[in-house]
Amino acid sequence: MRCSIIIFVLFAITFGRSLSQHCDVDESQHECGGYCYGAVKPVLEYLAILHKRVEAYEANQPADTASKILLIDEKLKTLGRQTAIQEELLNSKIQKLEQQLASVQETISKLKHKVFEPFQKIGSKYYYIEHENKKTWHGALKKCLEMGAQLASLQNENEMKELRSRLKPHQKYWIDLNDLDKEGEFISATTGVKGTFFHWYKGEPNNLANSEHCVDLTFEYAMSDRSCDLTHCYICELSFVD
Ligand SMILES: [Ca+2]
Repeated sequence: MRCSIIIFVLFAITFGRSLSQHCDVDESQHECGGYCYGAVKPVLEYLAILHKRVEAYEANQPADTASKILLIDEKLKTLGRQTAIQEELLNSKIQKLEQQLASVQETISKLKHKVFEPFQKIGSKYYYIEHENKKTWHGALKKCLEMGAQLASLQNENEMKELRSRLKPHQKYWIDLNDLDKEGEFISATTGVKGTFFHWYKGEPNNLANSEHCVDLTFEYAMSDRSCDLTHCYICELSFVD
């Protein structure tokens, strides 16, 4: 804006001088001065008006800008407060939902335990451990089947450790393994195929007196083959749940 004004002023001065030079040819200096002043006066007056407008604009501009900045700043602060409130509400809702979810999961867990009683969850499986009513291996298998289960089928060291920790000392518990069909080839009565995990006590399986074809588990000695006709405690497993 200032640059435009300066150019305009220079133009006006140049125009004025041009008029003055033109006057020198045909008129006296006195007459020419009056004529030139009369010709340039409207331009000078208009320049003065423009100058005042520019000053007024420049005087108002900082104040307007500062006012706008303050307004924007206030809006941002308000927006920030609103965002903080919304975030707090959202966190509160998430916290409540997490609490509800935990409550639902706890209820489901309780229901599962209720549904699967007298089976209890040990590790990732549900087992029923009969500590008192001893059966032969076939009697134990029958009991498990009657409960909608199978004889326990251990798949790894971890499962065995978890289960053994629940057994009573000096008691023997039947599990699924047997070599009734072929000596030395231990099949799982639960899976119907060769067993994949064994943890024999030292010297076992030894098929003592050529009569030991069923496998038990003890707290002290891990797995041993024994006569299927002996009566032991037993462990059933619900193999269809995780
Ligand atoms: Ca044995």
